[in-house]
Amino acid sequence: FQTQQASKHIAVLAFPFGTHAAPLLNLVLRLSHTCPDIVFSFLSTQQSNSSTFPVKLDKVKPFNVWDGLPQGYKFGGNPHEPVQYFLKAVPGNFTMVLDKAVAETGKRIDCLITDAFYAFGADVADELNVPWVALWTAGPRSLFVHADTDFIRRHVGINGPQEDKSLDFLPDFSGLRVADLPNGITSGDFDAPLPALLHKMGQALPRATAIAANSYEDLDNTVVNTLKLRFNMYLNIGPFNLLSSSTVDDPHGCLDWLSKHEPASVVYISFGSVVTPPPHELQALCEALEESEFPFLWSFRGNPEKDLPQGFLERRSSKGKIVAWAPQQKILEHSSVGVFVSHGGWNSVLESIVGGVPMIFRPYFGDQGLNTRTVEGVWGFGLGLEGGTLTKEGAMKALKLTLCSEQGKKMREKIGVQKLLAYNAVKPNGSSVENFKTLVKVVSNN
Ligand code: U2F
Repeated sequence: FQTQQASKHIAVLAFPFGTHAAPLLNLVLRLSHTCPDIVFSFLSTQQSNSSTFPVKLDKVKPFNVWDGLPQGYKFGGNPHEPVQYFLKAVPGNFTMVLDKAVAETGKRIDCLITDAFYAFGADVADELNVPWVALWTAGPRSLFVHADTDFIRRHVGINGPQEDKSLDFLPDFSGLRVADLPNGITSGDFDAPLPALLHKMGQALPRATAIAANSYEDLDNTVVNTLKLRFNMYLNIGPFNLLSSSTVDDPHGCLDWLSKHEPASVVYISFGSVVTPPPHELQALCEALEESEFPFLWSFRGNPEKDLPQGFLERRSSKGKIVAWAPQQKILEHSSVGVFVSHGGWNSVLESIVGGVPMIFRPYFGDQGLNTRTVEGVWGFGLGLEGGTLTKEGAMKALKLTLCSEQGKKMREKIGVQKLLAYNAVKPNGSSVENFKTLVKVVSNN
């Protein structure tokens, strides 16, 4: 870790769950590449750091913070539980380690970069008297509803019978309803750790010097323009998946397997890094795949032998491939993939756009429902499932529609247009490249 000639020291606070720390590290690596004289202290839990940090880096040093888990804690299968423990430990676990980072680098902190989830970033940055840059890892529309939660609550009330009420009082939301909002905005448990955190975040982010986001200007432009009015500086600097140069790790030979299939014929299935659908939904999806006979590639969280219906693996082995982890970006860029069955996580949405692949959504929590309805009702290049959950009939209908109908073809054309816009944003002088230059000025105080 080289600190001698460093001109500045930036502290980075990561959210160590889901796909949050990886895009933040991706941003730090880009900044480090552009500003080689800055050193970065990257704070996250040990588990997150060990899976996110590729190799030892000269200018970016990982620091482990306490994960908040009680001694002897055993994960019982509920992915929200470790998050809740962790949120009880912040910000104390971070501030303790910030002192250590200053001591080890011998440099005071000149700028604070945090996951946007951390409203406390505003106070920590004030105390240090440095700029606060927040990275929002999801889409502009979900950021907007968290920033405007109080306004939305005043408009529709809370916990009322408003599920079907249109959100047409928000910019470019006329295709969406109250039911599409993330849990904790107008209904649900407002005091639960994550909804409370997101509400506080919406109130604190106007204090950020800049908010960077993993998106690009032409995606959801009306919402993006509204965000620019809300915040001091809102900068789309993505899609990150077009800007990172990771090597492709494909131990299960997914890409070779795809190459044996017709163009736009394969169903790719992944519910992200956190979710495994409940047993009856897995059963329904398996039945739909068996009966429709489409070839499929499934990145499966869990134990397929145990979790999938008896005999499914044997019966489908000629048509399908199931792996524990897949090179998703590359898969979505492969011409054989015809549709992506997804939970609607933001990184998956962006990767599908870059691949030009229409999507079928089964959202589970957070921004996923909003992403589903935005892709379906506003952008028109994907579908939510009938009734919102996986049933055999609903899944078969959605698969046939996306893979074999005129409507599916239109979706492909529409997502192809977005794909070009995404590529334009990251060309030299593209909007994301220009926004990144602005961000560099902010963090290097130039
Ligand atoms: C949380 O999202 P997730 O991590 O559950 O899902 P995504 O945002 O879609 O990101 C999944 C990433 O993992 C990669 C994939 C994505 O970059 O390419 N991946 C892979 O490489 N191989 C695999 O076999 C499976 C996945 C949260 F749940 C969402 O609601 C949020 O939108 C999201 C961003 O804040 O974080």
